[in-house]
Amino acid sequence: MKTQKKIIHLDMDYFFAQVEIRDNPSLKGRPVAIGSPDGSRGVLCTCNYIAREFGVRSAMPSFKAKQLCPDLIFIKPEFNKYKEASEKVFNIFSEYTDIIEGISIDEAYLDVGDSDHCFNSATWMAQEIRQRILKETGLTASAGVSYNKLLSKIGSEYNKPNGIFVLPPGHIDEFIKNVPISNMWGVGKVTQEKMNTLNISQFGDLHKYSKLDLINIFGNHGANLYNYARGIDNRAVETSRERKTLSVENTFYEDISSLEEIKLKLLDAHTQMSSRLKKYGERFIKSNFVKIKFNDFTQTTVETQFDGQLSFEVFLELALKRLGDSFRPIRLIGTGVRFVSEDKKGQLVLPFD
Ligand code: TTP
Ligand code: MG
Repeated sequence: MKTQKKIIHLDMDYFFAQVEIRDNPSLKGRPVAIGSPDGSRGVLCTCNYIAREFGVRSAMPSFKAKQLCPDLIFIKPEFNKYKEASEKVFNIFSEYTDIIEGISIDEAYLDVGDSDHCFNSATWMAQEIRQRILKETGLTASAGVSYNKLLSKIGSEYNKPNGIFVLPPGHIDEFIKNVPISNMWGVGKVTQEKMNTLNISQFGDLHKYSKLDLINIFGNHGANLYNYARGIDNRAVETSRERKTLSVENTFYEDISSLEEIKLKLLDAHTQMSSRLKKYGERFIKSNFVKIKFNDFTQTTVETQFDGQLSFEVFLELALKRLGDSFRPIRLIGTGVRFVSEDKKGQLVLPFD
């Protein structure tokens, strides 16, 4: 019987800022913040690690950040860019497991206990995922690997940015004592304020309280805190959303433009997609689609109602319908399917009813 869970926590580094620096390399090596330098919404979304050395932080008023770091470069957020990067990252996650709990646009827990990737080594998977994120988005992420959510989250913070930290069982009780309490996820404002008044800043500071003490001070959450302070956490990784689509997208090293190349690349994507689809045998498919991105970064998606066939020819026909006969240079081709929502299954009118 399997007793030990395998959980990876992944968190992109200075996410919005990293995307902007990737897209404008002249910003490299300089303090960068995302947010407007003034205006009514004058707080920062985030900043890079160079800016953090000056004390600049997320959610800090811009004027204050400017005082701390006069050379700070402010960049206006462009959420579409971050969403696009985030989707790519979550798509990579989904190749390793279905049990993904997205916490925010740049952060998720992955339960990889049943994954057959990397000979079921969670550490190896975490490294591979980080490498793939870097290759496919040009961005770094940090990972924590352990047997529960609390510890994997602590791990991803530990060697940030661009780091990994593995917390295997054993000596956790000792290790966790010196970890800042701010690394505990889900500490709300009220709890945080109480902790401040009691001078609780590290997990070890909670050790002097009994479970009953903590329940008296923090209410129901007190029992959890007692366990967390000892590295115990029985929460499951909860898949928050049902998968709506499954797709495979490949970006090419060199743009392609001949029919032969298009066919080959489409076949590649189709083969990968078909193999991944095997895991979703019980899901009904609503439609299938092809996505094409051109070298000028414009993109198009052509979708058709599923007619019971997922053959390569169906996808090829779809692509050619959109492309016509003159092919502009293409940098990405993807194939995918959209699933019928699980709770709408009952409303399906089947053609043979
Ligand atoms: P975080 O993961 O908290 O921060 P980060 O990725 O910028 O930095 P770190 O290396 O410490 O992980 O948040 C992810 C993104 O969410 C962040 O880049 C910007 C956005 N965000 C806000 O817009 N406002 C906020 O107050 C916070 C905390 C984040
Ligand atoms: Mg982050």
